[in-house]
Amino acid sequence: MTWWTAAAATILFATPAIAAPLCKGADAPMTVNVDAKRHDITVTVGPCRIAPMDVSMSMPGMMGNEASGIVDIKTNFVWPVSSYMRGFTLTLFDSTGKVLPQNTMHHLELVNFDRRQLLYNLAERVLGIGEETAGAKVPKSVGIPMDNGTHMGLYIMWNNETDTDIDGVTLQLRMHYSPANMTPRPLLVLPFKVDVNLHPGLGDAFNLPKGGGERSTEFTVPVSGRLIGVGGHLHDFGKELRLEDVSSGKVLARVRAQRRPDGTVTGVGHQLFGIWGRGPRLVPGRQYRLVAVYDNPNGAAVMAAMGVMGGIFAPDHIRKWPAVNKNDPGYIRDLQGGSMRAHEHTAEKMP
Ligand SMILES: [Cu+2]
Repeated sequence: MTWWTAAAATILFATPAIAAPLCKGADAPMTVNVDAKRHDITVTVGPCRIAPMDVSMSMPGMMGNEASGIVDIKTNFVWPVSSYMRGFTLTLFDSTGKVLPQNTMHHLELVNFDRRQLLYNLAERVLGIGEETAGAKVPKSVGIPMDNGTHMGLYIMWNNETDTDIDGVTLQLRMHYSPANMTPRPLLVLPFKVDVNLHPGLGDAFNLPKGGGERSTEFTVPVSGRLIGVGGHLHDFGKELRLEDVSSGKVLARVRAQRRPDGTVTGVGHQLFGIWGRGPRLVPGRQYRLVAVYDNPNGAAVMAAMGVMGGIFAPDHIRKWPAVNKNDPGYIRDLQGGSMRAHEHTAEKMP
């Protein structure tokens, strides 16, 4: 070996492999691909290096990096084909192409900037995927209408509980769609979301007195329609979420927390009403109430609780859906903060 080949070998093999970029904010490699034959849209983010998460901000009742509330990635893209979205699969790969456990990611949101939510003038969240949600698919007869050219965002929160960087992670979100010319046209559905303590961009957490209690909010809807299914989000010591008709007192929908005996919440159940007719109808002019119930078996106060009911809603006339106002301060704050900052805020005083 000559001196120069030895030197070259030293340089070649002593240099560590080039690390993937630390993806932050809008700074992340991203591609969008359409497979028109299979009716798939694939959004790929990465490869990314994931820094260890900051656990110094952890608060009781919260899970993982819910506490730090850092939205690591906020990328934008344009929806490429007029279609009805009807399902997704999410896969994470390491630098060698091996599939990573889903909990490498804490939370992901697919944001539609161009459409508002039913109850709030906030950007629609087409998908919210947590650690446990691997994929979902609705029948061909149902779909979320998405126009070609719609302005979309993909917000990702990673989960790295180790103390070193995870290098070369790629996230692949494959969304299945029905073509816009599909006949018969599917039942058009849009996401539904009510929060008992909504503060866009600031945080939706609240505290409850010793042993727990209830927090509720009342609302109306701008257009009529039916709920097709509901689920929910509760923190530790959560018991249930109830949707009620205020004047009749009738319970329209109810989801219960899956709890351990110590009150720790492992998940929240869901209620499916079916596509044709059985779900509760919501109509303008009527008052509705969402109640979040908490119960702490160890008798202590409940800190940093949350109560959100989510679901799918089939509006009677989608053309009557109110237009989004992108200049509204709440709309702007929501996206700046990122809805996942919701968990950061515990400004409320102990009751
Ligand atoms: Cu939460």
